[in-house]
Amino acid sequence: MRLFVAIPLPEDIGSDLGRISAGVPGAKWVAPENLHITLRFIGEVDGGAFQDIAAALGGVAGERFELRLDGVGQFGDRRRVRTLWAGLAPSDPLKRLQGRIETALQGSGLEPERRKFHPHVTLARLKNAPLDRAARYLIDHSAYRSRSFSVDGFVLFQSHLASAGAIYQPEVEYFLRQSEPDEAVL
Ligand code: 2AM
Repeated sequence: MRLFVAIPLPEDIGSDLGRISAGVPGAKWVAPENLHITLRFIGEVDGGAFQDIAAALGGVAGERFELRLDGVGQFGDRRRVRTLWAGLAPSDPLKRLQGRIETALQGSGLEPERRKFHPHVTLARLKNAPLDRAARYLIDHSAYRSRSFSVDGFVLFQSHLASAGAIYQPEVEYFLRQSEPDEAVL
């Protein structure tokens, strides 16, 4: 099984992003319902490891928090843009959640993730896209901001690689605690 842990996006934000998922030749756009923030890519594991991973993630506790998508960006180099993505407004609760998930997964026996966490929502993967068109996309959508939305939990997904693109199947959903209301000031 090929696994990853992610926060899916609310439907309305997926639809908004779907409307700006166009205009770059050679771009393979992610379908709105598949848009997500990856917290940890796990990769191929067997059924036994899946059980350990699912159980370890069940021990991750934390409070719900608010997030907002902010701007667009790219992964690539000077010659090639590989990925177009929507960015996230800086969020300490998101970093803390990612850290707790990483710790839990290492506790279940996975090797540590060596790559730095760059939270993003991949919008498109590019093949031979003209650089100027990718650059134009980034300029045209630089002002993109989503509404603020509540992260109520996270999901362990299985990814099936198909010729028409990856299919993401939610395997286990995990919920965060409702945050404590601020104490009334009398
Ligand atoms: P991406 O969106 O930046 O491509 C499922 O494949 C998710 O896991 C994707 O969101 C993908 O990130 C992420 N991921 C991270 N590392 C990966 C890897 N080595 N191979 C495939 N997906 C990876």
